[in-house]
Amino acid sequence: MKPDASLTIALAKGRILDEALPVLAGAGIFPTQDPGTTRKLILATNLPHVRIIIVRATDVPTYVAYGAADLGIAGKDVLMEYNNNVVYEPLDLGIARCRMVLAGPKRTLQPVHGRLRVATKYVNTTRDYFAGQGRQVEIIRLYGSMELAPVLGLADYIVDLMDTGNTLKANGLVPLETIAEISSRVIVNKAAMKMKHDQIQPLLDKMALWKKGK
Ligand code: PRT
Ligand code: MG
Repeated sequence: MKPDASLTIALAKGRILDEALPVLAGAGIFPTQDPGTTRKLILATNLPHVRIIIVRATDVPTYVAYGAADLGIAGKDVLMEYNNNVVYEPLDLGIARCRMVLAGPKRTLQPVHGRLRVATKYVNTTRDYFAGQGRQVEIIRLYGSMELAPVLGLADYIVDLMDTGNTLKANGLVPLETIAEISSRVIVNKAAMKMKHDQIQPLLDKMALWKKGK
C-alpha cells in the first residue's frame, strides 16, 4: 500500500496565529489564503500535500489526538488542561508566552463562603495545582471574563493567563502565585509520527531551526 503522503496541520485563529505563521514559513509552508481573514476552515498551502485547518484554540489537541490533524500548534495551558499523554509534544516554539497565575484582590480577604472559591476555565489544572499542595478549594468553572468573579464575590480567587498584567490590574487584581510558564508547542498525533515520519520529522527539524535562528 502506498503510504499516505498528505499532512494536515491544525492552527487556531487568535493570538497564536500571528506567531505561528512565521514558524510555518520557516518550515517552507505558506497558506494560499490569509488564515486570519478568510472564512474558510481548510486552507491549501504552497505544498500540494500539506493543508491547514483552522479550529478553536482549545480544540487543537482534540483534532490531533484523534488523527483528524497530523500535527498542530497549541498553548501549553490548553495542553495541560486537555491531558498530557495523548499526543506527542516534540517542540516548544517559545511563542505566545504568558504565565498562568492565581490572582486575587490586593487585600487578602477572609473567605466568605467557608472554603476558598477559585473561578477558572482551567478546572483540571487548577484542581491538580491545589491538590498537589494539599489545599482544599472549591473550583467554579467559567468560560471567560474570569476577572469579574472576585469583584462580584462569586469567587475569592481566579486562575487565568497573564501577559502584561494590565487586565488583572484594570480589575483590581494582583498575581499571587505562578502556576505555570506558558508558551506554544508543536503537537503530533502518535500514529502519524510513526506512519508519516518521513514527512513530519523534516518539518520538526525545520521548525526547531527556525526557533534557534529567532
Ligand atoms: O478566543 P477563543 O475562545 O477562540 O480561544 P482562546 O481565548 O483560547 O484564544 P486566544 O487567541 O485568546 O488565546 C490562545 C492562546 O494564546 C492561549 O491558549 C495561550 O496559550 C496564549 N496566550 C498568550 C494568551 C495570552 N498570552 C494572554 N495574555 N491567552 C490569553 N491571554 C489573555 C489573558 O488571560 C488576559 O485576559 O489576554 C488578556 C490580556 O493579558 P494581559 O495580562 O496582557 O492584560
Ligand atoms: Mg480569547
